[in-house]
Amino acid sequence: MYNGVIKRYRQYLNIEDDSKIVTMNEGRTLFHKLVNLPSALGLKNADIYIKFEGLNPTGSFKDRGMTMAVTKANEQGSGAVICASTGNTSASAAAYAAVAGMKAFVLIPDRKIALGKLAQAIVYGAKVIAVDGNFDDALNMVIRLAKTEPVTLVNSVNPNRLQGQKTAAFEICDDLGHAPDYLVLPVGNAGNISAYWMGFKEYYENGIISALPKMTGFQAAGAAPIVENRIIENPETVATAIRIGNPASWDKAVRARDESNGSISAVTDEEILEAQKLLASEEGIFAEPASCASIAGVVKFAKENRFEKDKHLEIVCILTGNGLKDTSVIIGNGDAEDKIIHAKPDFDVLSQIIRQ
Ligand code: AN7
Repeated sequence: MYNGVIKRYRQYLNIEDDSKIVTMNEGRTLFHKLVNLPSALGLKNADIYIKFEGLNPTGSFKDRGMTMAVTKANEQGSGAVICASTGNTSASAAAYAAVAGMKAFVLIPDRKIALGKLAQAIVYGAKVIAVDGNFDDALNMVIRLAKTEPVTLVNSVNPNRLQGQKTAAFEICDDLGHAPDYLVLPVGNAGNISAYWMGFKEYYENGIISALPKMTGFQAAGAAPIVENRIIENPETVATAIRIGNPASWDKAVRARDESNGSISAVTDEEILEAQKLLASEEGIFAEPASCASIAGVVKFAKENRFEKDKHLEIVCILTGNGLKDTSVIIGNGDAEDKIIHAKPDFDVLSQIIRQ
């Protein structure tokens, strides 16, 4: 039976032999070659794969890092975890803390996280603290609190988080048999891009893969500190998960970009939402807006002829979170009137609609 990322990749992780592993059998997520998108984008010589991290137990990639962070916190006898979050980290921390029998304190920017994520933190039993500020303010607070209070910080500044998250790079290489040409993903606090790069490099150094991917990150245009090379004081984007103005792993992400000969660019909210619809309507996959920054990025690169045409390319897009967490971007506040036909359950009326 599959038992989660720590058991599968234990030789690459620093785990005590007698450690009690806190897992929800995360990982081994859907890896799938897209059917319609490459030709729709005019990329005849490319395969585009998605890794749907939104199919992890709490609906995002955060579960890979959280199994490590909470296992380690538990190993060290901690009774509580704390994090700042744009939503997914809080959901994941709350769930893993519940499994470990620990308390969870989560600080979120008030009214700026998707409701599905808020519902998760509440139902898993975390103490939810909505702060009058953005993610960056909340992160500064929890870093300070964890220094003096009896709580373990489980944001990605905790190195165990990146250790767990690097397992996604291993899975991609194990599935493909090598690394892809491009690894495309959204960038917020920049932990994930740093973790993937660490994972690819470890496989390379161990001789499991013989080439490395170009790390290709995308930030939302209103929250693109790495692209603009400056702290963004008031980041804004519809992709609330990546509404971050001063990423904790900024330097690591820049190193991943430069060492891999990759890039970090911006996509607009409009491009993100268009990509979300495109992915759903062409491929039947519903990912949250932040995740679709990766698809928007591929669309943008295709339009700008940034992909090599003279060789067969493998492009892997990471879909970091599940679309079901954030339905309001599709249906507003419960109001999807222009998408719905209201009709009586009357055969003639309905057949008329079908024939139109
Ligand atoms: C869906 O949950 O920062 O660049 O507090 O939820 O590793 O930060 C979420 C980040 C991309 C960015 N996609 O990843 C949080 C949080 C989704 C996310 C990112 C996040 P990083």
